[in-house]
Amino acid sequence: MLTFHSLQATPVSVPLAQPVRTASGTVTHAPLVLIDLRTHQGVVGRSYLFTYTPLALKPVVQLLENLAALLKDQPAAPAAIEQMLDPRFRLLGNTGLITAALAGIDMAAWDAAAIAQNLPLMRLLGGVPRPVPAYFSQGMDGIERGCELAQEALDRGFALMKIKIGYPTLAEDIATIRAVQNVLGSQCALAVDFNQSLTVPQAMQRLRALDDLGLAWIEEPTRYDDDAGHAQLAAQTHTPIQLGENWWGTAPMQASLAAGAGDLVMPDLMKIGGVSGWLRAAAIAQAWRRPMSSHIFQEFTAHLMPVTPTAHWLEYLDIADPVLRQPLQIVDGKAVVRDAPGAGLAWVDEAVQRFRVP
Ligand code: SMN
Ligand code: MG
Repeated sequence: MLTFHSLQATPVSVPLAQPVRTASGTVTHAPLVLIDLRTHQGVVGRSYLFTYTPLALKPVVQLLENLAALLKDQPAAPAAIEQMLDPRFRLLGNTGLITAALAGIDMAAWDAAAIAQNLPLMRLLGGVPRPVPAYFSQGMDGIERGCELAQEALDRGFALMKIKIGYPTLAEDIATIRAVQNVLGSQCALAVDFNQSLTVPQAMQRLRALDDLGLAWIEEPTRYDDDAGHAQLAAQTHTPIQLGENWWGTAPMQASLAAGAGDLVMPDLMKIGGVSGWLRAAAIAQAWRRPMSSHIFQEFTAHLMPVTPTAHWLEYLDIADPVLRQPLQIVDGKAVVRDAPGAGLAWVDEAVQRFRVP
Protein backbone atom coordinates (compact mmCIF):
# COMPACT_ATOMS: atom_id res chain seq x y z
CA MET A 1 0.00 0.00 0.00
CA LEU A 2 1.28 3.46 -0.90
CA THR A 3 1.56 5.90 1.99
CA PHE A 4 1.80 9.66 1.67
CA HIS A 5 5.23 11.23 2.24
CA SER A 6 5.00 14.78 0.85
CA LEU A 7 3.55 16.94 -1.90
CA GLN A 8 5.25 19.62 -3.97
CA ALA A 9 3.04 22.27 -5.60
CA THR A 10 4.88 24.41 -8.15
CA PRO A 11 3.20 27.51 -9.66
CA VAL A 12 4.17 28.23 -13.25
CA SER A 13 2.93 30.56 -15.98
CA VAL A 14 3.30 28.71 -19.29
CA PRO A 15 3.12 30.67 -22.56
CA LEU A 16 0.41 29.29 -24.85
CA ALA A 17 1.29 28.39 -28.44
CA GLN A 18 -1.27 31.02 -29.21
CA PRO A 19 -3.55 33.05 -26.95
CA VAL A 20 -7.00 31.57 -26.31
CA ARG A 21 -9.27 34.53 -26.94
CA THR A 22 -12.85 33.96 -25.79
CA ALA A 23 -15.87 36.24 -25.68
CA SER A 24 -15.41 36.25 -21.90
CA GLY A 25 -11.70 37.04 -21.74
CA THR A 26 -8.35 36.08 -23.25
CA VAL A 27 -5.84 33.60 -21.83
CA THR A 28 -2.29 34.31 -23.06
CA HIS A 29 -0.42 32.22 -20.52
CA ALA A 30 -1.60 29.12 -18.68
CA PRO A 31 -1.30 29.57 -14.91
CA LEU A 32 -0.66 25.98 -13.80
CA VAL A 33 0.10 24.35 -10.45
CA LEU A 34 2.31 21.31 -11.03
CA ILE A 35 1.79 18.63 -8.40
CA ASP A 36 4.31 15.96 -7.37
CA LEU A 37 2.82 13.59 -4.80
CA ARG A 38 5.62 11.60 -3.17
CA THR A 39 5.03 8.32 -1.31
CA HIS A 40 7.19 6.54 1.28
CA GLN A 41 7.53 3.70 -1.24
CA GLY A 42 9.31 6.00 -3.73
CA VAL A 43 6.44 6.22 -6.23
CA VAL A 44 5.68 9.78 -7.38
CA GLY A 45 2.25 10.66 -8.76
CA ARG A 46 1.90 13.79 -10.88
CA SER A 47 -0.88 16.07 -12.06
CA TYR A 48 -1.40 19.74 -12.83
CA LEU A 49 -4.17 22.24 -12.18
CA PHE A 50 -5.17 25.13 -14.47
CA THR A 51 -6.26 28.20 -12.49
CA TYR A 52 -7.29 30.37 -15.52
CA THR A 53 -6.01 33.50 -13.74
CA PRO A 54 -2.62 33.98 -12.01
CA LEU A 55 -4.55 35.53 -9.12
CA ALA A 56 -5.55 32.01 -8.02
CA LEU A 57 -2.10 30.40 -8.30
CA LYS A 58 -0.72 31.11 -4.82
CA PRO A 59 -4.03 30.37 -3.01
CA VAL A 60 -4.18 26.95 -4.70
CA VAL A 61 -0.53 26.25 -3.82
CA GLN A 62 -1.23 27.19 -0.19
CA LEU A 63 -4.35 25.00 -0.10
CA LEU A 64 -2.37 22.04 -1.44
CA GLU A 65 0.36 22.56 1.17
CA ASN A 66 -2.23 22.75 3.94
CA LEU A 67 -3.87 19.53 2.69
CA ALA A 68 -0.51 17.77 2.40
CA ALA A 69 0.11 18.32 6.11
CA LEU A 70 -3.10 16.40 6.87
CA LEU A 71 -2.11 13.50 4.60
CA LYS A 72 1.34 12.83 6.09
CA ASP A 73 1.91 9.04 6.51
CA GLN A 74 -1.75 8.33 5.58
CA PRO A 75 -2.77 5.87 2.82
CA ALA A 76 -2.22 7.54 -0.58
CA ALA A 77 -5.25 5.74 -2.08
CA PRO A 78 -7.67 8.15 -3.83
CA ALA A 79 -10.82 6.97 -2.02
CA ALA A 80 -9.08 7.01 1.38
CA ILE A 81 -7.83 10.54 0.71
CA GLU A 82 -11.31 11.71 -0.28
CA GLN A 83 -12.92 10.12 2.80
CA MET A 84 -10.32 11.84 4.98
CA LEU A 85 -10.52 15.32 3.43
CA ASP A 86 -14.05 15.83 2.13
CA PRO A 87 -15.70 16.05 5.61
CA ARG A 88 -13.37 18.92 6.50
CA PHE A 89 -15.13 21.11 3.92
CA ARG A 90 -18.73 20.33 4.81
CA LEU A 91 -19.25 23.77 6.41
CA LEU A 92 -17.18 25.81 3.93
CA GLY A 93 -18.47 23.84 0.92
CA ASN A 94 -16.53 21.62 -1.45
CA THR A 95 -16.52 23.86 -4.52
CA GLY A 96 -14.23 26.29 -6.34
CA LEU A 97 -10.59 26.25 -5.34
CA ILE A 98 -11.27 23.63 -2.66
CA THR A 99 -12.53 21.24 -5.33
CA ALA A 100 -9.61 22.14 -7.57
CA ALA A 101 -7.01 21.37 -4.91
CA LEU A 102 -8.71 18.10 -3.91
CA ALA A 103 -8.96 17.14 -7.59
CA GLY A 104 -5.25 17.76 -8.12
CA ILE A 105 -4.40 15.42 -5.27
CA ASP A 106 -6.92 12.86 -6.56
CA MET A 107 -5.37 12.86 -10.04
CA ALA A 108 -1.83 12.52 -8.65
CA ALA A 109 -2.93 9.71 -6.33
CA TRP A 110 -4.50 7.80 -9.23
CA ASP A 111 -1.30 8.37 -11.24
CA ALA A 112 0.76 6.97 -8.34
CA ALA A 113 -1.56 3.96 -7.97
CA ALA A 114 -1.16 3.12 -11.68
CA ILE A 115 2.62 3.56 -11.58
CA ALA A 116 2.83 1.33 -8.47
CA GLN A 117 1.00 -1.41 -10.43
CA ASN A 118 3.20 -0.76 -13.48
CA LEU A 119 0.04 -0.04 -15.53
CA PRO A 120 -1.07 2.82 -17.75
CA LEU A 121 -3.89 4.63 -15.93
CA MET A 122 -6.55 3.44 -18.37
CA ARG A 123 -5.50 -0.21 -17.84
CA LEU A 124 -5.73 0.24 -14.05
CA LEU A 125 -9.29 1.51 -14.68
CA GLY A 126 -10.16 -1.54 -16.78
CA GLY A 127 -9.57 -0.15 -20.26
CA VAL A 128 -7.21 -0.92 -23.08
CA PRO A 129 -5.15 1.63 -25.03
CA ARG A 130 -6.88 2.87 -28.17
CA PRO A 131 -6.61 6.00 -30.31
CA VAL A 132 -9.15 8.52 -29.01
CA PRO A 133 -10.99 10.81 -31.50
CA ALA A 134 -9.86 14.36 -30.70
CA TYR A 135 -11.04 17.77 -31.84
CA PHE A 136 -8.88 20.74 -32.73
CA SER A 137 -9.91 23.40 -30.22
CA GLN A 138 -9.16 27.00 -31.07
CA GLY A 139 -10.14 30.46 -29.92
CA MET A 140 -11.82 33.56 -31.29
CA ASP A 141 -9.23 34.14 -34.00
CA GLY A 142 -11.14 36.00 -36.68
CA ILE A 143 -11.65 34.93 -40.28
CA GLU A 144 -8.10 34.97 -41.64
CA ARG A 145 -6.43 33.16 -38.73
CA GLY A 146 -9.47 30.93 -38.29
CA CYS A 147 -9.12 29.73 -41.87
CA GLU A 148 -5.39 29.10 -41.42
CA LEU A 149 -6.18 26.99 -38.35
CA ALA A 150 -8.91 25.18 -40.26
CA GLN A 151 -6.33 24.18 -42.86
CA GLU A 152 -4.05 22.99 -40.05
CA ALA A 153 -6.94 20.89 -38.68
CA LEU A 154 -7.29 19.21 -42.09
CA ASP A 155 -3.54 18.72 -42.42
CA ARG A 156 -3.45 16.99 -39.01
CA GLY A 157 -6.40 14.75 -39.79
CA PHE A 158 -8.93 16.14 -37.31
CA ALA A 159 -12.57 15.30 -38.03
CA LEU A 160 -13.87 18.06 -35.72
CA MET A 161 -12.71 21.61 -34.96
CA LYS A 162 -14.07 24.11 -32.43
CA ILE A 163 -13.83 27.87 -32.61
CA LYS A 164 -14.95 30.43 -30.07
CA ILE A 165 -17.52 32.99 -31.15
CA GLY A 166 -19.62 35.71 -29.58
CA TYR A 167 -18.30 38.53 -31.75
CA PRO A 168 -19.91 41.96 -31.29
CA THR A 169 -22.42 41.21 -34.05
CA LEU A 170 -24.26 38.10 -35.20
CA ALA A 171 -23.08 38.89 -38.73
CA GLU A 172 -19.44 38.47 -37.60
CA ASP A 173 -20.30 35.15 -35.95
CA ILE A 174 -21.93 33.86 -39.12
CA ALA A 175 -19.20 35.17 -41.43
CA THR A 176 -16.48 33.51 -39.34
CA ILE A 177 -18.37 30.20 -39.14
CA ARG A 178 -19.03 30.13 -42.88
CA ALA A 179 -15.43 31.02 -43.78
CA VAL A 180 -14.02 28.28 -41.53
CA GLN A 181 -16.59 25.74 -42.74
CA ASN A 182 -15.66 26.61 -46.30
CA VAL A 183 -12.07 25.53 -45.62
CA LEU A 184 -13.06 22.46 -43.59
CA GLY A 185 -15.42 21.19 -46.28
CA SER A 186 -16.93 17.75 -45.70
CA GLN A 187 -13.74 16.35 -44.07
CA CYS A 188 -14.04 18.13 -40.74
CA ALA A 189 -17.10 19.27 -38.76
CA LEU A 190 -17.27 22.49 -36.75
CA ALA A 191 -18.46 23.25 -33.22
CA VAL A 192 -18.68 26.72 -31.65
CA ASP A 193 -18.26 28.02 -28.10
CA PHE A 194 -19.81 31.27 -26.79
CA ASN A 195 -18.12 30.94 -23.38
CA GLN A 196 -21.25 32.14 -21.55
CA SER A 197 -21.11 35.53 -23.23
CA LEU A 198 -24.78 36.02 -24.19
CA THR A 199 -27.93 36.86 -22.27
CA VAL A 200 -30.75 34.39 -22.89
CA PRO A 201 -32.59 36.78 -25.28
CA GLN A 202 -29.33 37.43 -27.20
CA ALA A 203 -28.65 33.70 -27.30
CA MET A 204 -32.18 32.95 -28.51
CA GLN A 205 -31.69 35.32 -31.43
CA ARG A 206 -28.21 34.08 -32.33
CA LEU A 207 -28.91 30.36 -31.92
CA ARG A 208 -31.93 30.58 -34.21
CA ALA A 209 -29.70 32.21 -36.84
CA LEU A 210 -26.99 29.56 -36.45
CA ASP A 211 -29.36 26.60 -36.27
CA ASP A 212 -29.20 25.70 -39.97
CA LEU A 213 -25.40 25.90 -40.31
CA GLY A 214 -24.86 22.21 -39.50
CA LEU A 215 -22.77 22.87 -36.40
CA ALA A 216 -21.70 19.87 -34.31
CA TRP A 217 -22.66 21.75 -31.15
CA ILE A 218 -23.11 25.17 -29.61
CA GLU A 219 -21.28 25.46 -26.27
CA GLU A 220 -22.22 27.53 -23.20
CA PRO A 221 -24.28 30.22 -24.96
CA THR A 222 -25.27 31.77 -21.61
CA ARG A 223 -24.11 31.65 -17.96
CA TYR A 224 -22.89 28.16 -17.07
CA ASP A 225 -25.21 27.90 -14.05
CA ASP A 226 -28.38 29.12 -15.82
CA ASP A 227 -30.00 25.71 -16.27
CA ALA A 228 -33.44 27.17 -17.00
CA GLY A 229 -31.98 29.54 -19.59
CA HIS A 230 -30.08 26.77 -21.35
CA ALA A 231 -33.17 24.53 -21.23
CA GLN A 232 -35.17 27.29 -22.93
CA LEU A 233 -32.49 27.57 -25.64
CA ALA A 234 -32.19 23.79 -26.09
CA ALA A 235 -35.98 23.57 -26.59
CA GLN A 236 -35.85 26.23 -29.34
CA THR A 237 -32.93 24.90 -31.41
CA HIS A 238 -32.04 21.54 -32.92
CA THR A 239 -28.27 22.12 -32.88
CA PRO A 240 -26.99 20.24 -29.79
CA ILE A 241 -26.21 22.41 -26.75
CA GLN A 242 -22.90 21.44 -25.12
CA LEU A 243 -22.35 22.14 -21.39
CA GLY A 244 -20.17 21.01 -18.53
CA GLU A 245 -16.73 22.60 -18.26
CA ASN A 246 -17.92 24.73 -15.36
CA TRP A 247 -19.69 22.08 -13.26
CA TRP A 248 -17.98 22.07 -9.86
CA GLY A 249 -18.57 18.45 -8.91
CA THR A 250 -21.25 16.06 -10.20
CA ALA A 251 -24.26 17.61 -8.41
CA PRO A 252 -24.55 20.53 -10.89
CA MET A 253 -24.20 17.98 -13.72
CA GLN A 254 -27.16 16.01 -12.44
CA ALA A 255 -29.18 19.21 -11.90
CA SER A 256 -28.37 20.48 -15.40
CA LEU A 257 -29.43 17.21 -17.03
CA ALA A 258 -32.59 17.05 -14.92
CA ALA A 259 -33.44 20.60 -16.07
CA GLY A 260 -33.04 19.56 -19.71
CA ALA A 261 -30.37 22.27 -20.02
CA GLY A 262 -28.21 20.60 -22.64
CA ASP A 263 -27.81 17.73 -25.09
CA LEU A 264 -24.11 16.90 -24.71
CA VAL A 265 -21.83 16.93 -21.66
CA MET A 266 -18.16 17.88 -21.31
CA PRO A 267 -16.97 17.83 -17.69
CA ASP A 268 -13.67 19.50 -16.81
CA LEU A 269 -11.38 17.00 -15.09
CA MET A 270 -10.31 19.50 -12.39
CA LYS A 271 -13.72 21.02 -11.68
CA ILE A 272 -15.64 17.70 -11.75
CA GLY A 273 -13.37 16.31 -9.00
CA GLY A 274 -10.37 14.65 -10.63
CA VAL A 275 -10.31 11.05 -11.84
CA SER A 276 -12.75 9.97 -9.10
CA GLY A 277 -15.15 12.75 -10.08
CA TRP A 278 -14.79 11.92 -13.77
CA LEU A 279 -15.74 8.28 -13.22
CA ARG A 280 -18.91 9.36 -11.38
CA ALA A 281 -19.72 11.86 -14.12
CA ALA A 282 -19.24 9.13 -16.73
CA ALA A 283 -21.80 6.99 -14.90
CA ILE A 284 -24.28 9.90 -14.84
CA ALA A 285 -23.72 10.52 -18.57
CA GLN A 286 -24.36 6.82 -19.23
CA ALA A 287 -27.57 6.85 -17.19
CA TRP A 288 -28.78 9.89 -19.15
CA ARG A 289 -27.41 8.46 -22.44
CA ARG A 290 -25.50 11.69 -23.12
CA PRO A 291 -22.33 11.72 -25.24
CA MET A 292 -19.48 12.84 -22.96
CA SER A 293 -16.53 14.87 -24.19
CA SER A 294 -13.58 16.22 -22.25
CA HIS A 295 -12.37 19.74 -21.46
CA ILE A 296 -8.60 20.38 -21.58
CA PHE A 297 -6.41 18.18 -19.25
CA GLN A 298 -5.79 16.07 -22.35
CA GLU A 299 -2.94 13.94 -20.94
CA PHE A 300 -5.30 12.44 -18.34
CA THR A 301 -8.47 12.43 -20.44
CA ALA A 302 -6.71 10.35 -23.12
CA HIS A 303 -6.65 7.62 -20.44
CA LEU A 304 -10.20 8.29 -19.24
CA MET A 305 -12.10 8.38 -22.54
CA PRO A 306 -11.44 4.64 -23.21
CA VAL A 307 -13.25 3.85 -19.92
CA THR A 308 -16.08 6.36 -20.45
CA PRO A 309 -19.17 4.48 -21.68
CA THR A 310 -20.58 7.37 -23.72
CA ALA A 311 -17.15 8.77 -24.79
CA HIS A 312 -17.59 11.41 -27.49
CA TRP A 313 -14.67 13.78 -28.29
CA LEU A 314 -11.38 14.53 -26.51
CA GLU A 315 -10.61 18.25 -26.52
CA TYR A 316 -7.12 18.86 -27.92
CA LEU A 317 -5.95 22.21 -26.59
CA ASP A 318 -2.39 22.07 -25.29
CA ILE A 319 -1.99 24.34 -22.25
CA ALA A 320 0.97 22.53 -20.68
CA ASP A 321 3.14 21.16 -23.52
CA PRO A 322 6.19 23.42 -22.88
CA VAL A 323 6.67 21.86 -19.40
CA LEU A 324 5.85 18.26 -20.40
CA ARG A 325 8.57 15.75 -21.33
CA GLN A 326 6.05 13.75 -23.41
CA PRO A 327 3.23 15.98 -24.69
CA LEU A 328 0.14 14.11 -25.84
CA GLN A 329 0.61 12.76 -29.36
CA ILE A 330 -2.02 13.26 -32.05
CA VAL A 331 -1.90 10.84 -34.99
CA ASP A 332 -4.37 11.41 -37.82
CA GLY A 333 -6.68 13.41 -35.56
CA LYS A 334 -6.64 10.91 -32.70
CA ALA A 335 -4.93 11.06 -29.30
CA VAL A 336 -2.46 8.22 -28.81
CA VAL A 337 -1.24 7.42 -25.31
CA ARG A 338 1.97 5.53 -24.60
CA ASP A 339 1.46 2.08 -23.06
CA ALA A 340 3.56 3.18 -20.06
CA PRO A 341 2.79 3.35 -16.32
CA GLY A 342 0.52 6.08 -15.00
CA ALA A 343 -0.89 9.01 -16.96
CA GLY A 344 2.53 9.82 -18.40
CA LEU A 345 3.25 13.24 -16.89
CA ALA A 346 6.90 14.23 -16.41
CA TRP A 347 8.18 17.82 -16.15
CA VAL A 348 10.87 19.50 -18.25
CA ASP A 349 12.82 20.84 -15.27
CA GLU A 350 14.50 23.71 -17.10
CA ALA A 351 11.14 24.88 -18.47
CA VAL A 352 9.59 24.64 -15.02
CA GLN A 353 12.37 26.87 -13.67
CA ARG A 354 11.95 29.30 -16.55
CA PHE A 355 8.19 29.62 -16.16
CA ARG A 356 8.07 29.36 -12.38
CA VAL A 357 6.10 32.12 -10.67
CA PRO A 358 8.11 33.50 -7.72
C1 SMN B 1 -11.73 27.30 -22.71
C2 SMN B 1 -11.80 28.51 -22.07
C3 SMN B 1 -10.67 29.04 -21.46
C4 SMN B 1 -9.46 28.36 -21.49
C5 SMN B 1 -9.42 27.13 -22.11
C6 SMN B 1 -10.55 26.60 -22.73
C7 SMN B 1 -12.97 26.80 -23.41
C8 SMN B 1 -13.00 25.47 -24.01
O1 SMN B 1 -14.14 27.11 -22.77
O2 SMN B 1 -14.11 24.91 -24.10
O3 SMN B 1 -11.97 24.98 -24.46
MG1 MG C 1 -15.78 25.98 -23.57
